[in-house]
Amino acid sequence: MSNLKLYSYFRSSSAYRVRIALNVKNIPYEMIPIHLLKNGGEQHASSYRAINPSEQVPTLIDGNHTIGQSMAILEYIEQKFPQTPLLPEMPHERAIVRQMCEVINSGIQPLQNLMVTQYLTDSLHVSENDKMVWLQFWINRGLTSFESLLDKYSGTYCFGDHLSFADCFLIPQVFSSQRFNIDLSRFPKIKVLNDRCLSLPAFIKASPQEQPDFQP
Ligand SMILES: N[C@@H](CCC(=O)N[C@@H](CS)C(=O)NCC(=O)O)C(=O)O
Repeated sequence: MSNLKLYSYFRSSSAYRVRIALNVKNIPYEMIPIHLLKNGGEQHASSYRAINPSEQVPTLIDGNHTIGQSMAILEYIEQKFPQTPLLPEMPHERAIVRQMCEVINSGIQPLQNLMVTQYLTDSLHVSENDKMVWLQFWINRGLTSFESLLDKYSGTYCFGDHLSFADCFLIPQVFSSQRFNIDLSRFPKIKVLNDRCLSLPAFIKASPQEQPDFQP
């Protein structure tokens, strides 16, 4: 049984990770949209800051528990809802899956995040062109590292033949990368895995264009 609420934004790659994991595990949840741009960003409203002091989505509410940070949320739902595991059995295998996630979680996403790009533009007066150079540099660097890990560890999915947290992180990152005109042909394994995952109902249902707050 579950009574989960997820604060989300259709375009947020971090919220998209959580939507995928909940869908793979077939856990129903209520989605509460937080518009990251409207009125200066609803994530900065004091009512939302009280829920998530980072002023970011996602946030998961489970009864009295309020959890921010997508990695912490994934770990929570993995332990609370062990059906369709998203971590392998062995400690060293789990460590590799988490390594793959962190390549994106700490190596790419923070450098492409809205508040960073807004800071580049508003405070450092970086041109649109230079901002794109920044984004493409960090994304390409991270995806290159992810592709090397796939050479070593992938099978049907990012790690072996079972879906894992790594797939929950990769597919949203590919979505963001495409927004910033990354040439995916440089990353053949990532491209194949992205296409494969995006054919699965859990991933389709989690995708930005399927969200109730989607805007083209
Ligand atoms: N490490 C955080 C990152 C969360 C994050 O950066 N969320 C973005 C959307 S993907 C956000 O809410 N940005 C709002 C802003 O930058 O103002 C997580 O994994 O949850």
